[in-house]
Amino acid sequence: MEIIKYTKNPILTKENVPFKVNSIFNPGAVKYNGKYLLMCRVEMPNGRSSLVKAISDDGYNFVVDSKPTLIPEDHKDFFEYVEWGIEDARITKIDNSYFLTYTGYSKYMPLTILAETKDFNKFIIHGPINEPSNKDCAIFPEKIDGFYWKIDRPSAEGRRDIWISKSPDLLHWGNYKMLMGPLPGTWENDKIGSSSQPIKTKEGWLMLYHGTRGFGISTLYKIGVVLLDIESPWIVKGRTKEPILSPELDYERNGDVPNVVFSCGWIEETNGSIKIYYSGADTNICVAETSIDYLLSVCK
Ligand code: BMA
Repeated sequence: MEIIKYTKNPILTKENVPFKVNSIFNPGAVKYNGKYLLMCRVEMPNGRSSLVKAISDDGYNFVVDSKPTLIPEDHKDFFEYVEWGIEDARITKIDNSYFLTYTGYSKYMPLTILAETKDFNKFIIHGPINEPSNKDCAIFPEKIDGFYWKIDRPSAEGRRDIWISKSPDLLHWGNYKMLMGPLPGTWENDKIGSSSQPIKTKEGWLMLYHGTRGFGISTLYKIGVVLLDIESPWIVKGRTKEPILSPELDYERNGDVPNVVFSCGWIEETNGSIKIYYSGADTNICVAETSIDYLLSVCK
């Protein structure tokens, strides 16, 4: 099964949000209590973002909560790092808890905030787990070699590479390693960043990532997939040569930021298919479907 964009995309737009927002986009995605749960970024009328959850029985028809689920003001001790908004959550289930990694934006520039929840109502906010500038953080769903692992994307001078690091407790991180960089002269020429929580497959850890390339007056955001070694996740076993999702349709080309497809999460089904949640033009929420086997085949 190749990649199939849902014919009724977008599945969520600001018309589906029961309070006033500029846009709804870039959701983290996870199965919760047998339902599909998205933690969506809502850009509020003042231009700052919060997160709101949306729930569905079938993965296509979502109901958005009546008010934001997590807002900058919830970050009492850490407010100065999120004052300009919280953005782009990735969600990883570890044991019976869900860990959210999202961008905190402020005068210090972007960094990653870690929060933990069991029910998506009450959250323990652990605070920053890297220093600015850093974005696109995702945590592995289980310990590997006795440690937790995370992926993130520091910005150093002109570089935009994906790094990996490990932790005994999810709070203190070290052993930083450069994982993969942009590929000059391709669709992922300028910068890359992780897009989804890694998922375990028979051949290794599979993860979505985005790549960008400046083109005329536009920057094109596309999505690829990478396969990491199951026991040594700092080893890249395979990586798509071509993007698996590109901006093609009106709802991906026209919006607040044109020519963007951007994902923060996916949900695997028991039959080997997977739903990729993504946004078009930083303006809406869409879904595309494929299979784990297909994604593994394009990594080779
Ligand atoms: C990235 C992030 C995303 C956004 C994307 C495209 O840098 O800020 O939130 O979707 O740019 O504009």
